[in-house]
Formats: sequence, structure tokens, C-alpha cells
Amino acid sequence: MAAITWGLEDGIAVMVLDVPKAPVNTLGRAVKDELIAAFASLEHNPSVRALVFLSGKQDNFIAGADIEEFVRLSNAAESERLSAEGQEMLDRVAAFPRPVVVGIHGACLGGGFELALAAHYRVATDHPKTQIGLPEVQLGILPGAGGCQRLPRLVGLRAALDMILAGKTERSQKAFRLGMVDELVPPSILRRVAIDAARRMADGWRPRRKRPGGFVGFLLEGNPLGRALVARTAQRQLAERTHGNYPAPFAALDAVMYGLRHGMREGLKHEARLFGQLAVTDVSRKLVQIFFATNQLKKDYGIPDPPRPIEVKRLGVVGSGFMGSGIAGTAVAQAIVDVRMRDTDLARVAAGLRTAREVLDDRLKRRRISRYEHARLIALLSGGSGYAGFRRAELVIEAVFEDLKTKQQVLQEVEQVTHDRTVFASNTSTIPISQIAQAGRRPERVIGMHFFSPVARMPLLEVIPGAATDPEVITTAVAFGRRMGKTVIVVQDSPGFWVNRILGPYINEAALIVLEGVAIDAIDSLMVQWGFPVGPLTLVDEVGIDVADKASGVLHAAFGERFAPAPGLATMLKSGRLGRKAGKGFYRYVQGKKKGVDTSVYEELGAHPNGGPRAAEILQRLVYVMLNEAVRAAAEGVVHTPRDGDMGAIFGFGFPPFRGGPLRHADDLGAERLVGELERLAERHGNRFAPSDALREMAARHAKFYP
Ligand code: 3H9
Repeated sequence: MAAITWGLEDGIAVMVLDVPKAPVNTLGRAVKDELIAAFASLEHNPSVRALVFLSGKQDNFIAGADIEEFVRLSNAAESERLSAEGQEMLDRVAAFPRPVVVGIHGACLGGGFELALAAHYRVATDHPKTQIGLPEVQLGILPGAGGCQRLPRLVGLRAALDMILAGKTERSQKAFRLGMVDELVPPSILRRVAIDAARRMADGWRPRRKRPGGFVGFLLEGNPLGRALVARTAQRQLAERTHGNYPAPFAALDAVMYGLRHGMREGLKHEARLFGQLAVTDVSRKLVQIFFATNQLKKDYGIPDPPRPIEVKRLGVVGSGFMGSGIAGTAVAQAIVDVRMRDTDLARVAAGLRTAREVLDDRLKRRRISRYEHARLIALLSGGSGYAGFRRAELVIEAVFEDLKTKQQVLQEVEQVTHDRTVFASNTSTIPISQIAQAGRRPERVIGMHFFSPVARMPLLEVIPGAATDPEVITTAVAFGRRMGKTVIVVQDSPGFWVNRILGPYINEAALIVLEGVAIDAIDSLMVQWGFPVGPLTLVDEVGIDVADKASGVLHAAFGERFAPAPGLATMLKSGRLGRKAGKGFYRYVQGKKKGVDTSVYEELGAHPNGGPRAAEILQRLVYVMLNEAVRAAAEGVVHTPRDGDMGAIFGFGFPPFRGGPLRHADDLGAERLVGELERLAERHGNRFAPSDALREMAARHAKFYP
């Protein structure tokens, strides 16, 4: 079956791309060949006055080049060829002797947008599904089909770098404002408007585009000196953002600047060369694996033969503190459900509703929703000091104080006011779900949904079935988590679940290293260089030292000495040093802003920041202690697959994506090497480093997590 079909409508060739049996259009080799052949045959067709290019998919224009093809590329020369062929195809579009107009509805990304850029006029729908951009650097590559050349020429250097270097995708309204598309229309008239534009262009009309970047753009970008300044600034910002761990944005910057200096032809060649080098890097391979793992997780319910989830239309949230209101606000914003909050007194409920509303205000501010949508969503939020409004809820999430008795009592109250099929989810981070469920009449309807703070921003959700949980309850929790925009992993009901279990030893080790005389910010900055978004001590300040202490107590009780909390943390707690929320932790915070290390903490801990172990040793201790625990927990079945474990760490606390996750990183280091190094660390620093049995066994069998 052909992917491309076309028909002639009154002198306008209307070409439609619809890759058979594929959920989205991609530009794989076969499609490219068809496209080249179609353009070649129309070039010489005298009846064709102009061409309109559309997608036949319902909500997708083109998702880009076929990423599956990259995985099969084995060397830089082959990858360079792929890029050069993509460029040739789009040159054909650009050089088509009659006007080419694209009508864009749905995702128009990567190679898809590069095709649109090669066309002569772009009409896009104003629908939220229409997302336009060049996300390539997020896959560790660069726009390799002319995107690094054509976008800066269309929208100006600064706007193009802003898109390309961050791998940004914009909604069509913003894309229109930036000049990435020429016209914005409702979906129902896209085809007609595109054909009209093609007809007008065939009659000689040409769009008049404003100078990209305006007057300042002209001053800054219209001469080599100005451009060099823009490039230097971009380079500096990239170095700050990536710490040199991600080569793709630097290469993309190089491709853009080279093209502006040496012209389009040479620019394209350089772009293809750099694409070739990037596509076979380990970083790109890891990022592509994450892309596919994310897609697999979207369909995986964590159980065999998953039953249909219950469709949640009404959500009850018990507890209107920071977590409860974050859950409520995010549920309204993302899943667009009716949310009823409940807390013990009305003042708390009012505060919770205000915080929940902030999630919506933020979306309005960032123009993610319109004023009208904002008002409509706010109307979905309500609350009270009783359980009124809970009767018809399909799902109730509790986010009350982290205490078994309190949670059990809430479960009993909720059971009294809801129907038999209502799912009760606990947002506990430490308490076993089966213990909470014991107190209820319907333990099979109880499950854990462990969100991370702040809920609106943190992308992971751990779903934890208890011993008696019904499969339908699992699928309902997973499906609702996805509707809330989360990446969901289903994990075992075991202390700390997955994320806190592997995070615990890492944070604890960081605190021990402070006691050995290393400066707090030195430890954090080392781990940021290694690829984490924030260091361990900043992270614990964010989470709350009281919260971390509670989790650490649970892990210590469950797993013994290797989780023994670092001495000194209890002292910090006693003096009210709870982290960011208290204005002081390892760092000081003034009006919510981090203001450097709170040096008085050293005194409180009895530490002297005057040396301590070397950087390489610190790094090894922090990373290896986490990997050891991750391997142990994975072997216990805390996660179903290594993929879940790695995605949990990447999305849960920002394990460096370019390292692929802790289990993939353990594979890269090799179990034998890990065992050897951990034994050495155990000799010097204590038994907490002793390699787990699981790791020893892997080493003996030369086994890996991934094939
Ligand atoms: C590029 O273009 C390079 C060029 O510059 C130069 C080349 C020379 N390839 O996410 P979904 C699959 S790089 C292969 O669930 P949604 C996806 O795996 C590319 N497969 O749908 C899934 O498969 P399955 C730059 C792809 O509606 C299915 O389609 N482009 C591709 O939630 C459905 O996907 C990107 O990085 C692809 N390009 O979201 C965009 N895209 O059903 C990547 C999708 O077997 N894609 N699939 O699991 C996306 O961001 C989202 O898929 C999209 C749709 C927003 C398009």
C-alpha cells in the first residue's frame, strides 16, 4: 500500500501522506523514496499549478524521521548518508518549480517540520494537538534534514537557537507568533485554506514576511559580529546547562553558525556530517532507548491481561496539604475531572484550594490554557470539611499525615461514604499498602499512588498494589496517573518502594561525606557535573529533612544497618532545620530563593569543611552505593523490569538520562568491576558497601540487565 496519494483539484495537486498501519506518519526510507518519486513526477506535469501537502492521519502531521532507523545505524558514515538523503529529498520540495503549501494539523516534529520549512507556505490549525518543533537534541542528534539551516533563515537566529538547542516543541499559536507558520486556522477549514493559498500563489501572490527578530534582531543578527555575540552567549548557556554531558546542542549550534557563515550548501554538508557523528554516540543511543521505553510504558499496566480501567470522572482528595492540593490541581488541569477536596477544617480546605488553583494559574500564565479554560477548570475544584461530594467518586486519593492509624481511619471513613467499586489510593511514601488495607472492609479496592513533590512538576508516579488489590484497581490507578500526565511504574509493596529505596543510601552517604569534612556545595556540584539536575543535599532540602528522616527510619527498620541514618540529621531536625520549607536546611532560603550553604550547619553537625575525600572517591561512593541497592531491589522484584527501574530513577529524581538509568549504568560498568570496587569501598568505609548477593551472582554469570 502506498503512503502517498495525490489528486488534482482544479490545477492544484493535493498530496496526502498516510503511512499504512502506523499510528503516526514518519519519514522512513520507503516513504522518502515515494515522496521523491511523487515530487519528480509532478515536476513535469503541466497541469499542476501548485501543490498542497497534507497528512491523512487524524491528529498527526509527521512525527519526524523514523527513529527505529537510527537504532540500526552502525557507523557515522552511514548516518551522515541518511541525513544527506533527507536533505536531498527536502531540497526537491524547496526547489519544486511551482508553489508548495503545507497544511499542518497534529504533531509536526523533527523531519516533519523540516519538510514544512522546505515548503513555500505553511498553514497550521489552532488545535492543541498541533505541536510544532525540532526535538532532535532530546534524542542526542540534531535537525539533520536542513532544519539547522532553514529555521534561522525563517525566524531569525535567536528564535531558531532557542528552539533547536533546547529541542523545544511549541503549540501552533506560539509557532505563528514566532513566524514558524504563516497562517492559523480551525481544523475544519485547513484543507480549503491551504488550497486557496496554493491557488493564490499560483496566480503570482507571495507572502510578505516581517524581518525575523525585528529591529533588535537586525542589529544583532544582520552582521557577523552580532551573530558571533549571539553564538558566544548560546555556547556559554549551553555549557552551564549541560555540563558538557550532552554533545548534540553544541553540534547543532555549530551547524547553524557554519551555515550562516558559509551559506546554505556548505551548511547542509556540515549539518549532515555532524548528524552522522551524533547518531552513533552512546548518549544518543541512551536517549533513544528512553524514548522507546517511555512509549512502552504508556501501554504497560504492569500486570498480564490487564482488565479495562474504570473511567474516573470524579476524584475525591482527602488532605489538603501541599501534596493533596498538588494532586487536586494537577488532576483538574491534566485529567479535567471534578475534584472534591476534604480536610478537617474549612480554613485548611480553603488554603488547599488556593494552592490547587495555583497549578491552573501557572498554566494560564504560560499560555497553556485560555482564560475561558482557566475559569472552566477552576469551577471543577471544590472542597469541604465533610465527605459531601464523595459518594459518586470513582477514585479517592488520600494525602493525609504519614501515619498508619490516621490513614487507616481515613480509609474507614471513605468506605462509609463511597460505593463498593470506588478505588481508594494512598499517597504514602513509606507505609506498606497491605497494612493500610487491613483496616478496611474492601482491601481489594486499596492501592498506593506515590506522587512526588511538587506534584505538578514531577513526572513520575509509583503505583503500588497491596497483597489483595484487584487487577481492575491497578489498571484504574495506572490509567488515571497517565491522564494526570505522569510516567507510571507499578512497583512492589516493599519498604521505600523503588525510588526512596535507592535514593536513601545515596542521600545518607552524602550526609556522611559532609561529616568527613567535604563542603556541602562541593558535593552537590560534583553530582550536578555528573548529570543530576540537583545534588543530593539540595534534593533532601527540597524533599524536607523531616520527610527524608521518616523514610530513612522505615528503611533502617526494614533492612538494617546499611540504612543506618548519618549521625547529625536528628540534631538538624531538632533545631527546626527542615529544608526549603523552613527557610533553612543544608542551605539558606530567603523568600523561597536558595541563598547558598548555611554555614552554621557545619557547627551543628560537628563537621569541618576543610578537605575530606577526593572528588573521584566521593563520586564513586555516591554512585556505587545507589547502584548496589538498585541491583539488590531489582533482584527482589521491587520493579518488574530493568526498564521500569531505570525510568523510575530518571523520572523520579533525575538520574542522568544520558547514562540510561542506574541498572543500565550498572551494565555499562559491568557487575565484576562493581563487585571489586564495592569490596574495596566496604573495606575502607564499612559494610554498607558490601556487594549484594544479586550483584555477586551477576558477576559470576557475567550477566547483564539488558541484552
Ligand atoms: C528526526 O526527525 C531527525 C531529522 O531531523 C533528520 C533525519 C535525517 N519514529 O508517542 P505515541 C511511534 S528525529 C518512530 O504513543 P502520541 C511511537 O514509538 C525525530 N516511531 O503517540 C509509538 O509506537 P508504538 C524527531 C515513532 O500521540 C507510536 O508512534 N521526532 C516516532 O502520544 C505512537 O506514539 C520526535 O522526536 C518516530 N519519529 O504522541 C518525535 N514518533 O505504538 C517523537 C512516534 O509502537 N514522537 N513513533 O509504541 C513524539 O513525540 C510522539 O510520538 C508524538 C505522538 C507527539 C508524535
